[in-house]
Amino acid sequence: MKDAHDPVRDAALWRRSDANGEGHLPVGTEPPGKAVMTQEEASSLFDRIDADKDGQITLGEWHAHVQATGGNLLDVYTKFQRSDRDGSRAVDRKEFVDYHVRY
Ligand SMILES: [Ca+2]
Repeated sequence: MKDAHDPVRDAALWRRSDANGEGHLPVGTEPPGKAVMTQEEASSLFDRIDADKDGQITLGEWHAHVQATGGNLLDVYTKFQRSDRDGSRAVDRKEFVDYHVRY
């Protein structure tokens, strides 16, 4: 029986089921490595991803957000690591905004 967790299939499933009107665009449509948002947009996105409102985004929170918005789950860990500049395993608002505005 081959029924292992498949991130690609999961992402496709999430994309299809993302008709519940969360009100924001799916991640993954933006060109990689390009600045795609303003500071205000990045800060607002930070608030949406920071589910427990402790001012830091964990890999789990980021992953949950990408899943919910039908984004590319294969990119999550890479983006998280790039954003987490001090290697604290959590991304604070400044790190998050810097990452999304500068790259
Ligand atoms: Ca958090």
